[in-house]
Amino acid sequence: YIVKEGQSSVDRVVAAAGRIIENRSVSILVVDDMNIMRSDLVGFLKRQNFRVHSATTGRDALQIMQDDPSIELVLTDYFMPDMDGFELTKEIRARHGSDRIRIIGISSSSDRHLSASFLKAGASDFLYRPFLPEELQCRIDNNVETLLQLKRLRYLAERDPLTSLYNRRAFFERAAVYVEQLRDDQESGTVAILDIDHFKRINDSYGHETGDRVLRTMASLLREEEQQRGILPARLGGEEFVLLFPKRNSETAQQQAETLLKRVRTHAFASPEGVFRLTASVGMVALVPGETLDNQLNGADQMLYLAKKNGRDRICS
Ligand code: GH3
Ligand code: MG
Ligand code: MG
Ligand code: MG
Repeated sequence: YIVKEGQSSVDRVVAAAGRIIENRSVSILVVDDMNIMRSDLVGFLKRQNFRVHSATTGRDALQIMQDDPSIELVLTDYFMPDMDGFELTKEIRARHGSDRIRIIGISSSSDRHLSASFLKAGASDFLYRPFLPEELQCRIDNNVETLLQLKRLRYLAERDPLTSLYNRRAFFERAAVYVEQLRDDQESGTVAILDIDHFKRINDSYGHETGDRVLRTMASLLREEEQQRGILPARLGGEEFVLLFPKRNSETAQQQAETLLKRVRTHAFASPEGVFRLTASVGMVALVPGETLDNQLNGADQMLYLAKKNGRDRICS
């Protein structure tokens, strides 16, 4: 933690406390075959409140990372029997980019080429032993800061600012992976578009702010579906949401959508003039392997149009 000039001591304490609290959200893996080296590093990191895992071999390290996807920073020794730190770095990079996992190589070797080789293999940073604790500290801080900044940017890029649901782009990225899985497993899934009925009237009668509040409330109803039933919701735009149902037969998806529409219908939405009710319509299609997601969403859109035409507050599939 580096003190900025002109900061009052209260600011400094608050900033340092903030950092320590943020550190708790970062998981670090220390890989070294020598016990003393490993436990030194582990102790150093634990004192700063990081969550720390350790491994004695590259194989163990890869297994730990597979079991615990929360690991974002790896400190690895170079000389290790079996798989050296250099190979470990390449193995990690084959699976994760430097935007997800940072790697710091460490070695007491006198080979001055090691640093460049490590960086070329995909390490984010490198340190020769012996080093000053302060240098290690700075390199860890820089890498953690980069991770946290990337996380913030990812959040901003993937989320709709009004509802905090995934936005259209993030939804398409996730849905593409899901559709690929369906194809591999030769299974079918379900996708639905939900559109609030006569939403324009809500804006017209209660004002835009109440309209916004309705959208946020709708988003929290959808987030409950996500938590309870594993349905992935996103905001497509305006008062239109998309729902990806987990792999299961379409009857279950149909029932879940019915339940959701009932919850919408019976929910008391708040406005400065008191509570009011609203309804929504759903267009739903089975996701069949081999069709593009765009085509299938078009299908759901046509079903939504039918639901509106047939009187709203219903599902068409
Ligand atoms: P239908 O039942 O046919 O879907 O009618 P509707 O009124 O819901 O649909 P329409 O497409 O005619 O109107 C949608 C309205 O949603 C128009 C637009 O001003 C409003 N809207 C879109 N985005 C937002 C938003 O972020 N906040 C608010 N408050 N209103 C929004
Ligand atoms: Mg070693
Ligand atoms: Mg609408
Ligand atoms: Mg609409």
